Amino acid sequence: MITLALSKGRIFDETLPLLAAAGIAVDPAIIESRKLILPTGDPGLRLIIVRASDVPTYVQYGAADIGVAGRDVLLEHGGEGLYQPIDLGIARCRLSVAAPAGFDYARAVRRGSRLRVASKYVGCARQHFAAKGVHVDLVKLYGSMELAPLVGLADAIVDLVSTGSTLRANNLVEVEKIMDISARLIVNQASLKTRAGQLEPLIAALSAAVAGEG
Ligand code: PRT
Ligand code: MG
Repeated sequence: MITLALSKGRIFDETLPLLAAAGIAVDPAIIESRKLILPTGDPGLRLIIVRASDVPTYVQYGAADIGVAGRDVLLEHGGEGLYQPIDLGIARCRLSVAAPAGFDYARAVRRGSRLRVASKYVGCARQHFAAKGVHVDLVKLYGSMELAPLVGLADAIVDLVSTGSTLRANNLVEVEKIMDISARLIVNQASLKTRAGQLEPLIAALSAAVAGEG
């Protein structure tokens, strides 16, 4: 039995069509069952539902053989013990710096001002600002980053942006893109050796599905 770790929401929703193209049916109604272990149409494959940021951990420890995780999550996790064979091109967004409409970010950077930046992605943020030579004090948050500049907790935030409507709703402006983000297939390196017979065809089928050949 192969175990595939997914998170609820966009990762689950956007992985289902790829599985379908690979010939693996999943009853979408099954997610409503609140069960955390879900069967698929393939008796050799089951799904487990975990928090998005926990997917790499399940796969790293071999509790899941494979998983789907955002590049953001993988960068923060570090990716140890994980083989990343395919960019699935799903759950696309970008990691960006955003600041209140009235804050001149470019000028603050030019002047070498010390910035207070709030983010859930402190690892990526630290690397980005260090590479630019910008001095920052990073404040780790777990959600609602958009609030931080509005109440004086931070000058700017580093967060995921897709349509931009969350930023607009909070009077924030995207001032710098750090990187494009999409979700990747991740594979436990030991499973890849011990279960190659099951995993290799699955990886190949998903790869073909991504390429539109599925
Ligand atoms: O929600 P939970 O705390 O359980 O975990 P999570 O937020 O990590 O999970 P989920 O399902 O929200 O996101 C899973 C993955 O989807 C992320 O790791 C990203 O790789 C990817 N993804 C793609 C996104 C978005 N687009 C996205 N827009 N993840 C989050 N957002 C959020 C963003 O943080 C911001 O709050 O949506 C808001 C911005 O959206 P727009 O459309 O208003 O710009
Ligand atoms: Mg979320």
